[in-house]
Amino acid sequence: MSDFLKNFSLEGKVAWITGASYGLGLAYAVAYAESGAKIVFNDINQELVDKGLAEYEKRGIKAFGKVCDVTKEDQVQAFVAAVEKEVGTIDILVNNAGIIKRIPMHEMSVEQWNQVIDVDLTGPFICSKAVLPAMMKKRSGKIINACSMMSEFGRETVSAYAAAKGGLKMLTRNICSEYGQYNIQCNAIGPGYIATPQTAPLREKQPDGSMHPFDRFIRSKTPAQRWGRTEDLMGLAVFLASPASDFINGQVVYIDGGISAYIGQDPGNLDPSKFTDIDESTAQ
Ligand code: NAP
Ligand code: GCO
Repeated sequence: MSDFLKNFSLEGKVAWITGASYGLGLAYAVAYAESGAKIVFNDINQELVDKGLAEYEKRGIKAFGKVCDVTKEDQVQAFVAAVEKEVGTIDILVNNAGIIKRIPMHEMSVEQWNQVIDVDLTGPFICSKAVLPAMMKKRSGKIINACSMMSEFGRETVSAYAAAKGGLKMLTRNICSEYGQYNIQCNAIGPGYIATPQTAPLREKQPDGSMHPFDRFIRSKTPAQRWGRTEDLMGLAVFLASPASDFINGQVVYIDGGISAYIGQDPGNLDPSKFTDIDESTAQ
């Protein structure tokens, strides 16, 4: 490998991806393993951790996985201590774990609101706080947050999620501001609409077999007229975790197929025969 390309290598690094049993977290972890990193991950219950371990084993990846709820500081601190004892200090943290509740705000309970804020905003705070001391001591570290189109735009029924992801954009900037002096970079990945279990309800076929209206809407807002695939995000995830991005800090990098640059077209003008898309069986 050329000296230049070594800048994109994660050889010997310990990478913790939260909520990485499937979906985008799994994709990030696979990319990191392919780039030389040791993978550690957590998920909300043992069934999901076992599912994740099986997925990694299928790909020849020896991952360290434990149950850990990112909203519980005692669990997170214990997880980090176990990783430091059994694997090594964490070099890369991806705050990937997230939930969404699509409920009109006037019908959303405070409990439902708090559940989303706890996972999507407080979780990244708790996990980042847990890894920062070792990164400060090492004077090196990468924290990557999972922002979203909803870090910039609102839409009906996702008030708590948008508030959390908007807050996560500012948390990204604040960690950059407070810890850049320790050679710690904190950036965010801002995916567009990606085909994962989280967005599957937005693509479900209608009873008459026609496209979900939101599916048609998103394609009319995306120049490529398709949903993102998890593999579309792997290169950016590796780049932001590697030495090649050491002078990038506090940024949200949107990887959205152009949605945020395009006013969109009339959904009625779309020709489904031209879609170059995945089918649901391949959405991780
Ligand atoms: P996903 O398919 O719902 O996966 C999220 C993972 O996080 C699941 O394994 C989930 O476990 C886990 N998780 C949830 N709550 C947790 C907690 N308290 N502690 C630990 N793990 C927890 O989501 P995704 O589509 O892969 O998205 C991953 C991240 O990217 C999320 O933060 C999401 O907001 C963000 N994002 C997604 C898209 C998209 O289009 N898919 C776009 C922009 C941003 P459970 O199965 O128990 O929920
Ligand atoms: C929704 C979707 C989005 C995506 C993603 C877009 O209901 O609008 O779930 O929020 O998950 O965050 O970037």
